[in-house]
Amino acid sequence: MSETTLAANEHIKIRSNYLRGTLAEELLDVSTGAISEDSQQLIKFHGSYMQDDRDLRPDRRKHRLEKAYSFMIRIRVPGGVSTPAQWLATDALCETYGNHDFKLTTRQAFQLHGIIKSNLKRTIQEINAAAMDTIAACGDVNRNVMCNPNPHLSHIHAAALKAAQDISDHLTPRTRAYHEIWLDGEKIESTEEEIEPIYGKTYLPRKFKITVAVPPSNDVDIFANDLSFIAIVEDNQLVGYNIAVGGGMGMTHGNEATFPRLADVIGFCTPEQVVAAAEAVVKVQRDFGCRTDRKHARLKYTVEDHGAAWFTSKVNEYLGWDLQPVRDYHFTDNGDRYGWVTDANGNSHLTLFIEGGRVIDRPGYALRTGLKEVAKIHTGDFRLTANQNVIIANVTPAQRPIIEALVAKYELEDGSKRSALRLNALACVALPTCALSLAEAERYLPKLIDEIEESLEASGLRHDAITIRMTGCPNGCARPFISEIGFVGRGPDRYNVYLGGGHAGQRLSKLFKADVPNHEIKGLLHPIIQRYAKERTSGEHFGDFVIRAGIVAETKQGADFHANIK
Ligand code: SRM
Ligand code: SF4
Repeated sequence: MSETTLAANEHIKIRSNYLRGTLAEELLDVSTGAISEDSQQLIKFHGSYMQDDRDLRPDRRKHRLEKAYSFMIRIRVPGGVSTPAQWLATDALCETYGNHDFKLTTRQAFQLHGIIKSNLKRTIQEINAAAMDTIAACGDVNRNVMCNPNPHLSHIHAAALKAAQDISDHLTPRTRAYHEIWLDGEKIESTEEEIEPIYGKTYLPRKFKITVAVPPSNDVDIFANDLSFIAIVEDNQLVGYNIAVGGGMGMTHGNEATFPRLADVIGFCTPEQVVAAAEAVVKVQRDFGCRTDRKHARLKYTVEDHGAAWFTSKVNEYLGWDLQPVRDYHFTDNGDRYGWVTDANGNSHLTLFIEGGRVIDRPGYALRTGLKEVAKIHTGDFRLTANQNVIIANVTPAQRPIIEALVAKYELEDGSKRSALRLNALACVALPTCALSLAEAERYLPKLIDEIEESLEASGLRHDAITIRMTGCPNGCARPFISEIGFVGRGPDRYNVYLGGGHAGQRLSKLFKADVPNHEIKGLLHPIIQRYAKERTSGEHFGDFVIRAGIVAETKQGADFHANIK
């Protein structure tokens, strides 16, 4: 491949000296709240994005002021497990340096918004002081490794979580740049090139995402990830993992060469082989992923272009041994199970509903304060779910009444008062912080659900779980293309409406209607909801029904997403 055809980001990586670039110098420049374009790309590898408050843009423009720049920081939480001390540290940081709230993301991480440049370094230092980090939370490397967070599944879950943590540790970049820039680590004055043993100096062609799932729950949405491990349990023992590769969501409106794709399940490995298998998949993508067109650079296109059989043979070649044949597995859903459960050891776990994953105090609902009070006395841990919720986990019998009292005092939501539709909803951040959003998502979906709930109530479907997801653009951060109802921003107050995703996230949806103004959505869905109530077969999920009823065609896989639209 000629150097000149490489995508611009490849050149930025090459000249960055293992992700250093001029970041350290630019942080000292107080003449602007921004950083250079190269640094905006590099800082992602360190866990941060430069943003500006889009609500304030018109006013700033009118007064000829620089945009209201600030930084989002993503804190890695492998497997979604956070200690109470880490929760409290995140809470304190959002208060001191951020927007007084924080986000539980769709990949089990924390996000802080609104950190101004002059506070960036001390915020990252304090995150590290709380035994968390932000390295590789973003960028062309492996991101936060997700894992089914349910502790009541005891030893199977513990093993899956360990696998997630081992993979995460193994694939963390080795560059000292992070320590030098943010933690004042010693500069190594060596002329020899540092070695990234797995990535090399141009890292991966694009971001890379890994999950570990424990069936029957697919709450981490394995089919939307580059690489996943599906725990296989026989006789109550974890015997190994099926391996899935080539899932992803992002696409671009009007560009049919881009599409969401479901991961292919290609083989099986033992628990001891997990880290080696992850490394081999990453290396195949490193060497064969597209580095000329960033819109074609995800692993899903490598698998789509060459085929899953070719990809598997390459992985086997890199491993030096063959993956075993795929074992049987079955997923029932990709949602969270709300309320209390008690495990075999007598410990309890409470899953709370956090709308949009936003931990915030609002008039009449002191959610953030309530969770902070829980964190102050909790002796177990917090589990962030891939559905933007939290589990107060490992509560001892003695502590349970104390936590129950706090839950009652702050009216923290255990899901019991909410419709099943709302409890199965996801919305990405979108406006005002996301630079790429074309429409609202997190701020609008709750209102839209209020409207759709009226149709559900009228049809007697309040307790029927239907997955519903909204994103402000087609990058798909809330995985809308595998939900039963999906809304994807087209422009201000306008959405593409997708239907027919699998209830367990196992099937892609299909475009039902493009560019729908938000006030028309309820009317568009109402007759379909009525038909579903009347015509569904026993236990039939909404996504299956709309296909059987001929409302949308079924999407088989990847490129077929755009085909045969009714
Ligand atoms: Fe995402 C870019 C937020 C999960 C696909 N995503 C962004 C950025 C950083 C916008 C940007 O590049 O400037 C968003 C920051 C918004 C903000 O203000 O915070 C953003 N993504 C999020 C989060 C916070 C959504 C949420 O509300 O929870 C999620 C953080 C996850 C984490 O903790 O790491 C988030 N993003 C996802 C997912 C879901 C997943 O991974 O399971 C996807 C779809 C799966 C996939 O990767 O295919 C996703 N985000 C993207 C893409 C499209 C990538 C592609 O292959 O085309 C972009 C844009 C890009 O990379 O160019 C993007
Ligand atoms: Fe931003 Fe689009 Fe991701 Fe939503 S889906 S957070 S609008 S990039």
